Amino acid sequence: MSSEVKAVFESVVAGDKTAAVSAVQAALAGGAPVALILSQGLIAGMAAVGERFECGDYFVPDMLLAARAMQAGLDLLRPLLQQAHVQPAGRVLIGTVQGDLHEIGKNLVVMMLEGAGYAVTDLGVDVAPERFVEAVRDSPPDVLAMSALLSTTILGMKRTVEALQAAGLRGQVKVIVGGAPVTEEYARLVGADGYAADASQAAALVQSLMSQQSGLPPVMAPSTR
Ligand code: B1M
Repeated sequence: MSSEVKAVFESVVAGDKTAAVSAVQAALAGGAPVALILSQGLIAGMAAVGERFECGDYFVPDMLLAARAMQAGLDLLRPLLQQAHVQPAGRVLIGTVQGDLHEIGKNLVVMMLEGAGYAVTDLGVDVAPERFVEAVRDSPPDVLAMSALLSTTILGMKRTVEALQAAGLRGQVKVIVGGAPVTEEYARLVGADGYAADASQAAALVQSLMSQQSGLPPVMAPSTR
């Protein structure tokens, strides 16, 4: 890992937003690839924060500070991950399920999808099944993506699929799910059309579902840098 990317990692672990902004700017200026700054800097930093929380070295305020630092770094990378697409490749509706305030993974999925040319409507966090249903009814997307980070909230995915069914909308939209406690098996159990383990897999999954719909072969995601 280069010293610039290491500085990004350390800024997230320290929960230092100002340092995160400077470190990401320095890494970009030094020519570090965006994907590396993201994976080995920001994401690895947040994983280290999670480990420290698990063993009792960090507490909720530390996680909040780290999340703010990571978000500030992500904001700088976002425009670089986006591509100028005249026509969106498809429409995706996304949100973190009810009771769950974790948004960083979901925001990464948004960035990857936008980078791959999709028009994304982000409902934010703590999204109730009825709100997902209302949004699908008001402006039908091609794909509905749900994120959950807590083992206590993943049930929100099942409730949302059931609510879509009850509203007669399930057949009109592909549903995909993801987030740390979610598995492929759980995705099948809740009646989702797909599961993605990370943000780039989510973009690839949407592409594959869209090409199934159009009958065209899957297209490659555009390069992120
Ligand atoms: Co919380 N938290 N948290 N937290 N938090 C976890 C998730 C936890 C694992 C920490 C731990 O105990 N080790 C644990 C959950 C345990 C469990 O249920 N199994 C936990 C807990 C317990 C809690 C609270 C209950 C703590 C408390 O209050 N006592 C509380 C709950 C609040 C609530 O939601 N109601 C809480 C609060 C918070 C903060 C608010 C302080 C903060 C979130 C800030 C924010 O998002 N703005 C926070 C954070 C930062 C974390 C950790 C440290 C980091 C999460 C993160 O952002 N990771 C986390 C520990 C950890 O993950 N190691 C933890 C980085 C992110 C890039 O990864 O979100 O996994 P992730 O996203 C990945 C994939 O999962 C996937 O793509 C991303 C990568 O490319 N993905 C998708 C995600 N969504 C997808 C959707 C898709 C596809 C892929 O759609 C198809």
